[in-house]
Amino acid sequence: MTKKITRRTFAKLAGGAAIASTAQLPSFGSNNAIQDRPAPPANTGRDFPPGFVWGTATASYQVEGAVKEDGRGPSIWDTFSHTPGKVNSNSTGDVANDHYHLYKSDVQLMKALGVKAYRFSIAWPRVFPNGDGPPNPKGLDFYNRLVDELLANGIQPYATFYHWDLPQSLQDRFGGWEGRDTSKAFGDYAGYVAARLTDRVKHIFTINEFGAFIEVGYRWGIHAPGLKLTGLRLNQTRHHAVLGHGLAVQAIRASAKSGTKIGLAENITIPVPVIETLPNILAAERAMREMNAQYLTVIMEGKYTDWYLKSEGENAPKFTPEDLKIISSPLDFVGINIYSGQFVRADESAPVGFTHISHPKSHPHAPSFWLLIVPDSLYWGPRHIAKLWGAKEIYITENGCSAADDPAPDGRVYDTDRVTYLRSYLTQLRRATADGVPVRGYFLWSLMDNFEWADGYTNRFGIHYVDYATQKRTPKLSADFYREVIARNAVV
Ligand code: PNW
Repeated sequence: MTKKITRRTFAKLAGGAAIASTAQLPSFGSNNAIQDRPAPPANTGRDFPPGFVWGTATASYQVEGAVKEDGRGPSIWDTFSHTPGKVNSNSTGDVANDHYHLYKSDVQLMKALGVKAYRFSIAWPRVFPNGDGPPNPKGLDFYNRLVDELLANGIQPYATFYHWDLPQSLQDRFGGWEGRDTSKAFGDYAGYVAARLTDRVKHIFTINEFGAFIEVGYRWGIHAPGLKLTGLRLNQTRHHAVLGHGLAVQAIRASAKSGTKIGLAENITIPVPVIETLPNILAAERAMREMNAQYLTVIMEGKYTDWYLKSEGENAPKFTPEDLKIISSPLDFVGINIYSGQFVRADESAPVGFTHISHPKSHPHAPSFWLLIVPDSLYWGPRHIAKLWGAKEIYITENGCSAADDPAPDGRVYDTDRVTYLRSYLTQLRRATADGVPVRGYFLWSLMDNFEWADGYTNRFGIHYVDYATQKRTPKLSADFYREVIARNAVV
């Protein structure tokens, strides 16, 4: 619709809230362009469905600090980051963003953005310092305080139960996720936390990114616990991770208050049809099942794909039919972290009918070497999930990028690259919602710069710049961009 409409009509259409909050925006630098720009007409092809949940995300070890406070036990990331040579500049999460103490002002940062939801993770070793055994109520109290603070500010808490900070004791006793006992301990911990938080927390993600913490931590040795497993040991570890997820889903269902929705947050590999012809699209759908066979496919289908089992041969994981039932316990929503995608095309001569096209050296990427810029992944990811598995509710649980983020002489960060990245990805997400793909919300990674795992404090992903010497947070240009997106419920 191109019809011109007045500010007043737009305010009425948008329920008034958009204009009201836009008018209060602090200006960015000396340029008042954001406030002065006329409101766009509604229904310009850029708007998201009403009630779309805009949020920001972080994770415990990346922001909290306070690693020895209130009875928290050590995690594999404490051990790993304190091992010289494992993390860039030997940085650790000992202090990180000191979110453990600064959470109240961090909630205010979110309030100023206008976000409706905050995705954070719970540090397992705060709640069970040894992973199992006696709980530590003081540790859980931090999350009680955080949840109460969020709700008092009109922000919905979305909690991840595992974002990689495994209690060290489980690594020592069971080999971490190499041992089935860790899957069981995870289920018990999840049930314990759900019983205590779901009077207020209505959305839970069991595990963040099987595809990253197993592959990067247990296969490549780049993340904690720094192992280089292969063959059966690797496949069995993958199996224990999805089994832990299933046990957690069951334990949460058993102990949570009614109305609690359960899902996960997986960084699926997203096949993008390199040119959108029907054969390529169908090939991308086949590729989607195979490229995610060890994780999301078995969770959604309750079986490993024939091709995965066949190609692994005797190294295929050992499992029982009961395992598969647990792993595929029904979910209320599917959460996916999307940063990038892989181009594919139809190829009748290939085993499953697709070929992966490697990208040329000149394909643009963010400073993080793996972050190839593929905006269409934010269209194809949710679309594949809805089409293949009939998911009724999908959340984008992470999306964002690293950038150079050097402060300008005026102290601000003008991250035009991140704004361009976000605008192009969100345009594709909007295309998905317009096509009827049931995406309910989007969490930007990240609220603020933080401990970027093996990259330490390099490769900043925040929309707030963090000066780690003073813990001062400063909104970047991308924070102003996101505030506009949220206020207008549209790509701007
Ligand atoms: C995700 N890769 O990690 C995590 O969920 C976050 O904790 C992290 O900060 C964010 O994305 C940015 O990196 C990933 O190598 C780490 O493909 C590595 C990869 C993917 C995701």
